[in-house]
Amino acid sequence: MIIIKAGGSAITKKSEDFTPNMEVISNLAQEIKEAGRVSILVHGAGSYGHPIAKKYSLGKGYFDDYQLKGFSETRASVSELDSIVLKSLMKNGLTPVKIGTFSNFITSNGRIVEFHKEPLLRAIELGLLPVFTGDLVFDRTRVFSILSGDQIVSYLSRLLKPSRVVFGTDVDGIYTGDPKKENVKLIDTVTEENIKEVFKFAKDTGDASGGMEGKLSEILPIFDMGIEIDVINLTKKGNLAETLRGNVKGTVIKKKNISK
Ligand code: ATP
Ligand code: IP8
Repeated sequence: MIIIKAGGSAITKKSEDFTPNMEVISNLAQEIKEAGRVSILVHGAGSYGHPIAKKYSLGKGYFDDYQLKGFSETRASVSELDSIVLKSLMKNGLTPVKIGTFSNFITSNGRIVEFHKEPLLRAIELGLLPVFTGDLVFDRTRVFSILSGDQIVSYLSRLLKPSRVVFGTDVDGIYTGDPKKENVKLIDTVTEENIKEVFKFAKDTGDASGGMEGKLSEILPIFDMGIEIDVINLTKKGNLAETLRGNVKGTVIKKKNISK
C-alpha cells in the first residue's frame, strides 16, 4: 500500500487565492493511474484553504462568532478544490471516492482522537481510490480545528502501515532551509543519524498548518515505524511516476537498518 500526500503548494498556486494548478493535478492523476499501486490520496488545501483560515484565525479554534463565516467559506472552498482533484482522477480512468474529513474525524487540541474508519476500509476493499483533503473539523477542546492532510497521512500510516508514503510539494525535497528564501542544499537522505538536525532546517512557512515544520513533525511517527517516506517535487512531470518505480528524485527518509 502506498499513501500519497499531494501538497497544496503543488496542486494550487499558493500565491494566487483560489487558483488550482491544473497541469500538476492532471499529471498527478495520470501518474497515479499509470502506477496502479496507489491506495490512498490525501491532498492539501493550498490557496483554497489557508488564506481564509488565516483571515478568520481558524487555527486558534473558536473564540468569536465572526469566525463562523470563515468556517463556512473555508469548508466550501476546500470542497471546490477537492472536486477539481476528483474530476481529474476520474478523467484519467481512476475510481476515486471522497472520504469526508469533516464528517469522519474528530480532534482534541488539534490532534485526531476519533476516526470513523469503515468507509475507508470498505472503499479500499472494493478497489476504489479513497481521497482525503485537509479541512476543518470539530474539536473537543477548541470547538473546531484545522486538520492538515499531513496529520491525516500520519494517522492513516499508523492505522494501515503502508509500504511507502510520498509527500509532494512544489520544491525538490527537504533542504537545509527554505529554498525560496535562502541559498540552501537539498538533503537526499534522512536517517536516524541526521533526522534531528534536519528538523532544525524545516521552517514554518506561515500557512495555517505549520508549513514544512508541521510536515516533519507528522513524518516522524511514520519514520519511527520504519516506513520509507519520500519527499518529492510534484510540480515536475514524471517525478511521481519515477518515485513510484523506486527511483526517488527528492529526499528519502528511512531508518537505515530496515530493508524496503
Ligand atoms: P499544504 O499545507 O497547502 O498542503 P504543502 O504540503 O504543499 O502545503 P507547505 O506547507 O506549503 O507544503 O510546505 C512546503 C514549502 O515549505 C515549500 O514551498 C518551501 O518553500 C517551504 N520550506 C520551508 N523550509 C523548508 C525546508 N527545509 N525544505 C524544503 N522546503 C521548505
Ligand atoms: O493544506 C489545511 O490542510 P493542509 C486545511 O493539508 C485548511 O495543511 C482548512 C487550511
